[in-house]
Amino acid sequence: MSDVNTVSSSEDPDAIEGEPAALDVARLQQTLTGSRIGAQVHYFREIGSTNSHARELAEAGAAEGTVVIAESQSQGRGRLGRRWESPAFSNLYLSILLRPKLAPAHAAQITLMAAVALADAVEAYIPGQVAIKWPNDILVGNKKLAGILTEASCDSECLRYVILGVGINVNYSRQAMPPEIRRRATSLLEVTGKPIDRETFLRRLLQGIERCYGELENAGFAALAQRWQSYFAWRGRRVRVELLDQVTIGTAQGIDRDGALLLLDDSGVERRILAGDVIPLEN
Ligand code: BT5
Repeated sequence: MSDVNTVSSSEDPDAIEGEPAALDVARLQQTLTGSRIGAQVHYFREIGSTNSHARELAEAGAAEGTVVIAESQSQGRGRLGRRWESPAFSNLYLSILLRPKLAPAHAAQITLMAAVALADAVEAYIPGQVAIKWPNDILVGNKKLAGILTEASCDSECLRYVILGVGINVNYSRQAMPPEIRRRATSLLEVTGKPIDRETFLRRLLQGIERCYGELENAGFAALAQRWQSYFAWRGRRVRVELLDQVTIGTAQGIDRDGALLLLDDSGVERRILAGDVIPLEN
């Protein structure tokens, strides 16, 4: 990455120099090899939500690839207004501003692209154990290690921008997790048994997103579909998909080119599911 493109804005007035547990964003940027993702990084010790801040930057005209990273979030968000637990210094919370040339109907491809990059980054630490739970979770041993929150802003016919938010449990110990997520969440620390260097993980992830996003732009989602399918959890299993008060039950087949989940329902009809939470049923 050229120095000209490398603009780091450390906007945290409380930052303590030499804070041992803090991310070194300047070093991170120097070692990124891509030209877009991470060319500008906005770093915070604490923030409400990195997605909300990235949205403000997008509205103010920030460049594609701008990254917002925080050590902790007071209002970290999941989908449908759910909370994302974001304790300080142990995990990664980031949002990336993208301006993809996609039709609004294809915005979900950004989530799928990010899931592949995220699964690849986790795979480097624990080969053969990572699964993608459609549409936005990364699971290890059926427990959630990371989540993706993609928020799009659309004009009538095109996407103005997409905020790709990612939360990854890196050094989150089981004891530190609130009881309501402990049973269903995990972290790299929990699965490897040792603390993981967050900066190294973040570098791999940003480089992976740079690569996968490029593939998506150049060759469409077809270029990534096979890798996505190879990580897909619960293919061939009976699942229940819940979206608010709507429930669909069927056998998970995979995804189509728009990223819709394909379910074969009990009457043999293939259903396309565009959003929802997937819960596996006993076979
Ligand atoms: C997600 O939502 O999985 C998307 C999470 C995205 C978080 C990132 S962090 C950076 C960026 N800025 C934000 O404000 N958000 C993004 P969903 O599929 O709706 O899952 C939310 C559910 O996951 C919660 O209701 C909990 O049950 C569970 N959960 C909460 N915190 C968790 C954590 N740290 N690890 C694992 N599970 C968690």
